[in-house]
Amino acid sequence: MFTDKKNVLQLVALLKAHQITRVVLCPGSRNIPLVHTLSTHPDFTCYAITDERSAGFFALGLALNGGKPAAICCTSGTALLNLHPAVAEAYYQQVPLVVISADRPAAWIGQMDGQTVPQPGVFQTLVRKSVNLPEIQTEEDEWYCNRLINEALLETCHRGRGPVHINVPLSEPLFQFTEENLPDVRVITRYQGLSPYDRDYSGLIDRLNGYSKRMVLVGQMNLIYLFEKRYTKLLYKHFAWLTEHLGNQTVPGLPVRNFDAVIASLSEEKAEQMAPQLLITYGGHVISKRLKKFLRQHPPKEHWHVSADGEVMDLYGTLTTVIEMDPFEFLEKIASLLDNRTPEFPKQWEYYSKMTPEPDFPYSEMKVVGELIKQLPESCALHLGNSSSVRYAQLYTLPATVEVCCNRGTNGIEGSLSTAIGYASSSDRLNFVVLGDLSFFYDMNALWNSHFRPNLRILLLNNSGGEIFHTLPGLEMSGTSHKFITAVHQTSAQGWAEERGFSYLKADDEVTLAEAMTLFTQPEQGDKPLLLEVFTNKNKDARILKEYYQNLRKQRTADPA
Ligand SMILES: Cc1ncc(C[n+]2csc(CCOP(=O)(O)OP(=O)(O)O)c2C)c(N)n1
Repeated sequence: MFTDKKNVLQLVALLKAHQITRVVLCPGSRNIPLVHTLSTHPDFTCYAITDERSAGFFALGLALNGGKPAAICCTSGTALLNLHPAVAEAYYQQVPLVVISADRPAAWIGQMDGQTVPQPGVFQTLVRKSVNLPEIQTEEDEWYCNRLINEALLETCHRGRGPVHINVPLSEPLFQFTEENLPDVRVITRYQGLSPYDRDYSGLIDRLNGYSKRMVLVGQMNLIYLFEKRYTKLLYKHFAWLTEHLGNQTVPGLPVRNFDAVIASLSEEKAEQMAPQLLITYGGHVISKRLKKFLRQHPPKEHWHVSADGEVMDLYGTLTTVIEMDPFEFLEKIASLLDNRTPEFPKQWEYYSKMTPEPDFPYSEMKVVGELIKQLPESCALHLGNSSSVRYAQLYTLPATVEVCCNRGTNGIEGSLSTAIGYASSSDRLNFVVLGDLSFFYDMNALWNSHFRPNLRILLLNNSGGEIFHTLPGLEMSGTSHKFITAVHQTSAQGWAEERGFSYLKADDEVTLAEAMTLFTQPEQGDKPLLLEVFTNKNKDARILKEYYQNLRKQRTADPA
């Protein structure tokens, strides 16, 4: 029987799955759940050694002989510190060594309890990866624990080799051996390119062809990639291709861009049918919260993430495979390996995308963004602020010639304007910036420098505070804290804009908006940059948006397809 500690069970099951089965065990009490489980499982070969200084080097020798990673497990406190020389040697000799330390729960560190030192990250730069496992209480803890262990074990042999440290906090009682079996655990596999010299990838291609519901989801990418026609032809029909405006031109064919609205319209039953069995992702951040929820509630059987850096990115909680490769090379590689079937799944997504028309809002921020997008000159750059601006833009179709930028890496509101001005300062095209009032006033000294030119047009959506928080269910319960949450204010940009040499335009209803937007989007660059400040009512905007999503669902329910 094995320990009942779930983090230990995950660890032992993953060591086995990653074929790390030679383990040096050092004596102690805190590591009893680990020692007992490893030594009673028939798949592990265990070596008992008392002095950790020698045990570490013994494990190093095991790993050197044969090249496969070996592990060493010790108890808490100075026991771990005694492994330091062996870890240093493993690091500089590039030997894959897994150091597993038992630890007390964090609450007891530094409280004069026996054998405690701050263990997480203790080896600092001498390990390739250091993780501190949670004690598992919830499903999310279990997923997190599993991911950390996978990440650490994968790192022993990734772009070279070397040691990793896994710290395992364990609460008492330590002698509870009630589990008969190791759990079925999610194993993350990494392919370093698709090359027969690295590892056989035929199984991957067989599985790729085995699924009929395949989706490629592309996150933020600041570039244009022109697929050769033959690749587009080979690839397009096999997948439902989803991307947002931030994906720019990085997808073959015509991707589904309004998927957020499509998902909002689906019944639970339909959503189940529209979920992929295989999800392939590349690119950076995805904005749609609805999509994240949809993929977490309807998990694919496999999720492959393709990226040049080969990092583990488990946004949807079901990552199974990391393919360390340029995504376009990957697509061109698999194009000729896909079988000849034409699955229905992509057509369904296309159908629902077409059935979800662009919204036609009454006067509101959403309307303002829609009007801008409709009247944008053919070729320009569109810089979207975080919060509502980037989300509202997603409601509309954007010409492929418009380049979209957004500080989505960290989703901060502080530097959107400065970034856009930096970009525009060396751009020949018109640069449109759309952002909310908090984002604008936060970063208003972006206009203090003198590097902006007449090719800059700022659309300021001024709703006197943080609009996005009005879409949160429950804001009405915040009472007096409301004004702090949404940072209510009454400030206009007019004085500052004019002082900095902008032509200032203003709109506060449908008529003034139409007039101002025509001037704002004229293709000729005048002699001054423009700032259009639009005033709306945030409570009303939030209601209009809510009704829009409710109507989408109603329309779809009425539609028998
Ligand atoms: C630097 C920073 N501070 C705080 C936040 C939290 N935050 C997210 S959205 C938001 C409100 C933004 O308001 P605004 O720019 O007016 O846009 P709106 O919500 O009205 O679309 C805030 C404060 C953040 N993202 N970045």
